[in-house]
Amino acid sequence: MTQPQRPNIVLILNDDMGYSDLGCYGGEVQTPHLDRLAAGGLRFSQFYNTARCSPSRASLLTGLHPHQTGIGILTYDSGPEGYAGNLNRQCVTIAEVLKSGGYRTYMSGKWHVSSNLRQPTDSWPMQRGFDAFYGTIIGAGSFYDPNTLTRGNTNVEHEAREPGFFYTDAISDQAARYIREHHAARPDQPLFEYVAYTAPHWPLHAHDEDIAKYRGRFDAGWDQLREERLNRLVAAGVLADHWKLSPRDPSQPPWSEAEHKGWLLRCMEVYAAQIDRMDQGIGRILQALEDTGRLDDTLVIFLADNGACAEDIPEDVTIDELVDKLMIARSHTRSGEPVHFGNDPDRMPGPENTYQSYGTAWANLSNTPFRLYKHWIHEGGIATPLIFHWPRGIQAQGAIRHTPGYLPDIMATLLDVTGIPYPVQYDGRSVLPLEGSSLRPAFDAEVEAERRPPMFWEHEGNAAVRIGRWKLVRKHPGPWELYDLVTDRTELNDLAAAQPDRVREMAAQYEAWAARCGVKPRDQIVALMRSQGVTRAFWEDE
Ligand SMILES: [Ca+2]
Repeated sequence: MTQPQRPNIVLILNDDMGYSDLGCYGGEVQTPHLDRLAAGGLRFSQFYNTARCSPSRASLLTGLHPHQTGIGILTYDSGPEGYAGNLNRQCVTIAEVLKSGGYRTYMSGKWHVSSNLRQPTDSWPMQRGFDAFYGTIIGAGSFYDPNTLTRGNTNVEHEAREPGFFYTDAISDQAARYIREHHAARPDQPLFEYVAYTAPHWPLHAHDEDIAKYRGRFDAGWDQLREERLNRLVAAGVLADHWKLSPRDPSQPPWSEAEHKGWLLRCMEVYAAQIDRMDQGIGRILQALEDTGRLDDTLVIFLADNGACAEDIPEDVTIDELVDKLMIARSHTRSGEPVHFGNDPDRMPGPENTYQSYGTAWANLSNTPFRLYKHWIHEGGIATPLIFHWPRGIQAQGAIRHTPGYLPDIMATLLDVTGIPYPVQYDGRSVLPLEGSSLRPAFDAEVEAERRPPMFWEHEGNAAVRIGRWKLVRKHPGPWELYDLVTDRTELNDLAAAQPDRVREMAAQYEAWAARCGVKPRDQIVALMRSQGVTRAFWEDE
């Protein structure tokens, strides 16, 4: 088969979703459009993100590690080198590279790799290779009235005042519109589109009709549902049957003893509805590709930016923190009602005047069968679904690949399939060498874990290195743990004490990587955040 050159590329990322929420990854959420992509393409079982919104986006967009791009943690301003909070000039984005190779480039959704939220800078999308941009510069905003809504370089928050506005729909519809307009104006030019949903990141906002679809679906509770998910994942061939379900998070009660069940169930129903709404929109994007005759020659990629999020939004969180300092929330709805912040079990989530999260126990379900969550480098923090769909380029239909990979591989893969070289220089400046490895060989067959270079991660002191079957991982400030992922993907049997030589050798490789990529000690970074007035960070693991 002759490999076609320069397919259209639609890269879809979502926000804070667990490994096993999608229907095609064992979950209860109805995701027929993503399931259809999986059935007509490939699902990867061991793909990893970078545990947090901004670092994952930075790594995905550039093919580098987050600290190399200036996005060591989030987008707080004026940090030291590697933590400046702005995509720096020693990296190039996928959009910049594909544009130089003849692509027209579009983005719809959340950017979150720039510290300046009001004034366009050279780390905003239009200055980083995108021909068109619609979305938000920051994340975690109201789905009804998102902060920093921007078109090109212009703030368009007023557009959310249109009747019926909902951010997930707006992202989908703009993405579909870009495809149709592109095809009408440039029928022969390939397009690259980056669609970055904020669903299902908190706040828990969703439509009543979508929430209603899930009424009763989670009534069995997290303990039984975790077992059901693992069984489905094993039956589908995504996970091996000898991997044990991790125990329920020790901080959480058995479902039978949980309080406020009505409110808890509504939280999970709204979370499911957020993903459902995204999938509906993906259906409209696929329809635009079909209607323009491009679907068969489009590489569609879907993944999540980090594992499920266990953060509780405290009831005493202040408007000063959420609205003024972080600029993520709104103090009032569009009709002038006050927004009630925090996980108050007497107030059901979903409407515009609420701002809640679904909490640890449901995140534990979302990440079935793994341990831990967003922020950590254990499998629950970084394992993501990854779907590839490309009828003219990928022959396998509905196959699973256990080939490991991580975010820098996406840039490498896209350059591989398009034949566009990674630049040594871009726009007169030197660019760091690409860190990823192409996943293209896995389009045809499994690639053994031992055949790829080591993978490294660091986020807020949490860290890991994976070499072949072995993963060395650390939960800050704890010691290194060692797992054999062939026998123990759910990280239940720590072999560090039994294999000190392997721990020493892998830790040395990690330290060399951390030094090379500019990783700074966590305490230094936290002190910096404090000095900038970030007085309480409820999104942190402390
Ligand atoms: Ca995220």
